[in-house]
Amino acid sequence: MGTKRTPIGVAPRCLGIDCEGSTCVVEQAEGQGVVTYIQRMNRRTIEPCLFGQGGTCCRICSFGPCMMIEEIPESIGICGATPATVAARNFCRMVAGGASAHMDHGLETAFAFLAAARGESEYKIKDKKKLRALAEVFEIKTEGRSTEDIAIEVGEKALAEFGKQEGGIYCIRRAPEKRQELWKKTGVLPRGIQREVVEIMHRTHMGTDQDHENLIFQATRCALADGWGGSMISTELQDIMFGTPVPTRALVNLGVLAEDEVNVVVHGHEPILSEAMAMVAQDPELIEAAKNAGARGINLVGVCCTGNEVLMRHGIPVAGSFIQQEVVLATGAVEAMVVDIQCIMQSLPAVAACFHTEVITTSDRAKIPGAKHIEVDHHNAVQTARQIIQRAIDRYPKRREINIPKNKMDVVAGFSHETINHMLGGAFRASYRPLNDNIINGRIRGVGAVVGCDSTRVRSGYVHTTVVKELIKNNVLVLVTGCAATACGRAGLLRPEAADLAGPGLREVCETVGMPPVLHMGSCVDNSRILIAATEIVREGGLGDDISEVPAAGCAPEWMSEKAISIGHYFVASGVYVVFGRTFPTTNSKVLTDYLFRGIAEEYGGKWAVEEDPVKMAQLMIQHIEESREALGIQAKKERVLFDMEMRREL
Ligand code: NFS
Ligand code: SF4
Repeated sequence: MGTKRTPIGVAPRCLGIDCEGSTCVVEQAEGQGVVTYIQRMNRRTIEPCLFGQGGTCCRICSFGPCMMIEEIPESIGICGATPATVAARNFCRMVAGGASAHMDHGLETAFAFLAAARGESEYKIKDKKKLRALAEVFEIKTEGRSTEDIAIEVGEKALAEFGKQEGGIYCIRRAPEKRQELWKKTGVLPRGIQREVVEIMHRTHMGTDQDHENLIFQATRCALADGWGGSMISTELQDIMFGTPVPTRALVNLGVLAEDEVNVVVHGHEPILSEAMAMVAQDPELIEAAKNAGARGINLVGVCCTGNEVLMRHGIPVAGSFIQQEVVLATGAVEAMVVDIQCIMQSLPAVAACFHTEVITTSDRAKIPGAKHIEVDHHNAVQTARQIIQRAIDRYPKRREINIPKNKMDVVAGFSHETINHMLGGAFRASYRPLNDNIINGRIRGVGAVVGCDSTRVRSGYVHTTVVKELIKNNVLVLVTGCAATACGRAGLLRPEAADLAGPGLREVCETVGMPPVLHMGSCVDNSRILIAATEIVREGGLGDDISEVPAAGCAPEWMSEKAISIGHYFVASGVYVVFGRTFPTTNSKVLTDYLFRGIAEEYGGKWAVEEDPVKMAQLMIQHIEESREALGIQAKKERVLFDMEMRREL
């Protein structure tokens, strides 16, 4: 079974909802005049530009756009820029875009955290242990000090990280020592968080940095400032404020929308608003109001990474991933969709207009024409959440025909790296030792991270789940985040029962611990959890001195956003082999792509690859994992070999 080939420009019709037994929402909604990305793709009159897709279109000055073909020597920019330079500049700007999304998210979280620490908001310091651990990272004295005191200083120091111009960032000191030395040697350690984005924008300005390797050097520094800076600060502060996730049972897919309740959808990325929504959704007064409007209650559900945040911390169901956001509205069963930032389709208000649904934007950074704007900040979040839910209740009586597919699936989500520690090591002796031992003895071959978006260009969900199934079948423990996690959830891969699909070694470990073979680690900023998990594996010992030596690999099979590029690049710079699916934004320049796919490994141990076929993608990762095992000298400990010897002895 290969990928169902989709010609570029034609969207696959199924969104992985698997609405077997229900009327297809897409088809029915189409009849009601709803236009989703499927119709927009099919109606597209101009095919995607191949220069743009492969990275060799430059439009940063008015002499251009300059489009170039590397195989033709004269095909360079008016200014003389080569395809490698142009592709590198474009790649850098993608990293800058993605990194700044995470950095701005982290910045906002730091402000909210500081307000909570100062007692100026409804949020509290929930995880005091994690607060103290982060204080240590920030070199803050904790002995004899109150939680509030420590929290204020942590908040101030976290905030200062963003505007820092020199001296380096604290969280990156958590990386394995060998890795830090390597970064020091290559000079790529970020000096502050935001500075690295500004420098990318400067270097990629017309006539500045024109050496593709030197450009990628800055992309690397910026991506590291994302992963070990902006993203990590987001995750840590969110955990301290809202609670560090522990494994939680919940449901995913469109079937979580309720037929007879007020459906309120939270969509976007920052948990600031969604936490407030979760706090008030069960308020007796609001429930009473919902009943007075004829509903049975209030049903709060999530979409995209906000969905992952509330799923992990509250067991709130996830209605859909990125690709399903329009279809969630097309059910006609949503009273309000509340959005904040990132990955929100501009088409939502138009889809909502076909129904009684209201789309509400809440961030001053993200307004959409046609949506109602109600600004939320951390000082008024609960009050605003209440107001928003009341608006949704008021809409309920206007609901007309609805079509909610029946499908929903059990998931277990919320495997923070702390949980993995406790789960495998036991409550009293938390440790990564059992995981390391199982990798060394070969029951688990290694660790595979499957992360990122879902795509309009492939049969969504199919690609993610095919990669994951292939990995677990080959005894690779899988970590998932973002929309990839939701896709796995829909397919039943986030349940302990999914261990049946795993190879014998992994299955045995999963059954002993009672965990799924695919661990949901959170949203996309939570990819920073994977960095820490990898670091813990190194620290535990026996699997090398650096992340690049651990038998592990990562992939983003259906990537689409700039954030995915930044994430991929910080993993590469941290020593990880990263495979992206379907397209890669530099392929028109062989010179640059060769560097990213090969040359860069000599500097950082990690490198990029692209592979469209999900089975082959998994095999590339497995091959890398096996090579890492070989290099560590643990290949001989293959379980089957031991078994054979035992059998021979028995004979
Ligand atoms: Ni990540 Fe999350 Fe989804 Fe992609 Fe968008 S929601 S931050 S970018 S599409 S995984
Ligand atoms: Fe063309 Fe150079 Fe201007 Fe880019 S910077 S648009 S390659 S002239």
